[in-house]
Amino acid sequence: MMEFKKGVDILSAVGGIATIEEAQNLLKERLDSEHLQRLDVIRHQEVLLKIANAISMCAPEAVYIHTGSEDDCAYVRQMSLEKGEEQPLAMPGHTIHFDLPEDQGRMVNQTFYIVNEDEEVSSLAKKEVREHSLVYIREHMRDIMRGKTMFVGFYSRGPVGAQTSIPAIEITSSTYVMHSAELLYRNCYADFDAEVTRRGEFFTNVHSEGTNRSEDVPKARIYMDRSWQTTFSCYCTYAGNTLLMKKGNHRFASDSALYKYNGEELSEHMFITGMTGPGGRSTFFAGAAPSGCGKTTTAMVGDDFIGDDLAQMWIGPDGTLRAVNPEIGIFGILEDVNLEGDPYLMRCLRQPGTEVIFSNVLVDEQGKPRWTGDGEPPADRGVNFQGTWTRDMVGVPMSHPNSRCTLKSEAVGNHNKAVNADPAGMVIRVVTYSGRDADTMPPVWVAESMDAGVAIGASIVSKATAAEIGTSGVNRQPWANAPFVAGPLANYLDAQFNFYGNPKMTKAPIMAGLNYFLTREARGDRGKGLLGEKRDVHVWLGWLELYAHGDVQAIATPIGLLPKYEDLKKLFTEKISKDYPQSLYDMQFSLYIDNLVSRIDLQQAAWSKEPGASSRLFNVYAEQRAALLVLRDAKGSVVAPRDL
Ligand code: SPV
Ligand code: MN
Repeated sequence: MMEFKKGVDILSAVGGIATIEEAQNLLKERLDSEHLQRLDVIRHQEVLLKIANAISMCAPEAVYIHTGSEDDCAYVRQMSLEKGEEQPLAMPGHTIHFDLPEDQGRMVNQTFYIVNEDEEVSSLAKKEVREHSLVYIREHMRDIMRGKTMFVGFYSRGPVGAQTSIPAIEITSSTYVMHSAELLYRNCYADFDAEVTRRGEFFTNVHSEGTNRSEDVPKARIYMDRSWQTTFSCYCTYAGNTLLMKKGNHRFASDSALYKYNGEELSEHMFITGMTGPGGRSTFFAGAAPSGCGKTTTAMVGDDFIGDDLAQMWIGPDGTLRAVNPEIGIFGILEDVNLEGDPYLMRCLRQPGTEVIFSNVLVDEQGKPRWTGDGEPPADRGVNFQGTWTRDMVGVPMSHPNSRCTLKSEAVGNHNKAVNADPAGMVIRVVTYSGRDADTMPPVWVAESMDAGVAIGASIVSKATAAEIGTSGVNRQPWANAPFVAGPLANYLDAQFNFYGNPKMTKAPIMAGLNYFLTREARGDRGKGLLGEKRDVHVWLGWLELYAHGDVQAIATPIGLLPKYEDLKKLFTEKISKDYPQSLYDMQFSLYIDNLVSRIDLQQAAWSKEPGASSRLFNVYAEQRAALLVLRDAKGSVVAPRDL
């Protein structure tokens, strides 16, 4: 079992600062008077010790305390251009940042949880014993900022004062990372101390790009010291590896939910968005999806877009499920973002007025960023993360498939800034889980019980990449959160049952599955490709909104509740003016019992390998499986909703 504050605190072991007096002396020595004065706002001793140890370890030439003021933000933007970490694009406020070709995504094989002896981690994560990490960090991060300026920023992962908001320090020598931090997180310099006291914990992140050369990327490491809630990252720049306030701290938040607030809080890899229903009511959704499965697009379909990546949840005093978004910005995938599917986002990316950092796209000769699927005539030539690119380079894509844009959410037309700032959080009425499933689950279904809802989350599957639509073979992606769950999955499963089954949650949300990736082939239809289109999401979410309020009825089936054809047909007309033939409904919503049974068998077998996994999950699988077999005996292996 994971324990906090256990084992050697690596940051202080390498930094060598043990007492607050030593810390204060070091700060006086290394900070100029201006920045020392800025740091005067921070009095919390543990916080000062972390900063002093980071300075002692990394040995920067100067230390810059970022207060979040407009002047400080402008300074960082300017420095980033001067250092060349970013370059200006033609549109004012737009810049391009390139990561090394070897550093274009999260480096799964160089990412480790630092563990104490005998500490178990998730079967899907990598761990390293504390002593080894200590040696590595001492060898590779000591003096790593020689000649560089260290930036220190103070943030809140959520609105200040919200129950599940957790303060975090970002320490980095990269102006790109600092610039990104300011776009994505709430600088809470003035409130930081009080927030640490309120929450009783804070996260620390220490990063340096080091030499920033391809030949040094093998030395890159992303370490999460869970016991001391501190991350270390070196020799890389990709934000998923370096801006560890995002996924590094999501991992810690998930530990906190599991091991400090089990049954009371959850930390999820979920978007948050609000749908407007009849009479103008707002209904908030939180939804999980693995990277690259349409999470940002789904989030932006809402009338009140809140966030596209993370949700910090708790049970409100009124028995509702509450959530806040730890972020205020988007680090979104660009591939296939175009005017048709993502009109709000495209306005930010193609019209003046928004501060945007593009990463790893093609920059054409006019200084315009271009990416695969942007919906515009192909570029002839330009520069991308690999250098010069021309259209005749067959098989070499114009932009990296993980090219991203970083911007504040408030720039997006349908963002609701006031709601995102409210420490009371949003009342979540609908929780969704989606993956990338070619042949088994329908586009939308609702769990008949909270346990069945937990089972939907536990059973998410996806394909590795967008290019693999229609192929068989699935990856398990429990809650789309497995890459960020440090502890054994059985613990996480328990935490889910404890949370959604908590008697305090008297106004529970509905829990639903979503699947946009059913193929024509899988349903015996002529032609290739998907049965649905991107814009159908409006209908699936719209139906869930109505169902959550009891405004439509559903059809009970062994896998859960399905929408009725008439209700969907009406919504297709109202929401997206699209015809919705009965034949399409039948293909999308018929139960393909053999597929469903083998999917349950796959999940059941995989979860059986997780020691101590709750019987509540296996009960759900067993019940559904038995009911499916009875149905198959009675009606055959493909059963249309009207025959249920
Ligand atoms: C994801 O991959 O889920 C992201 C981007 O949101 S990263 O910061 O790399 O995790
Ligand atoms: Mn994500």
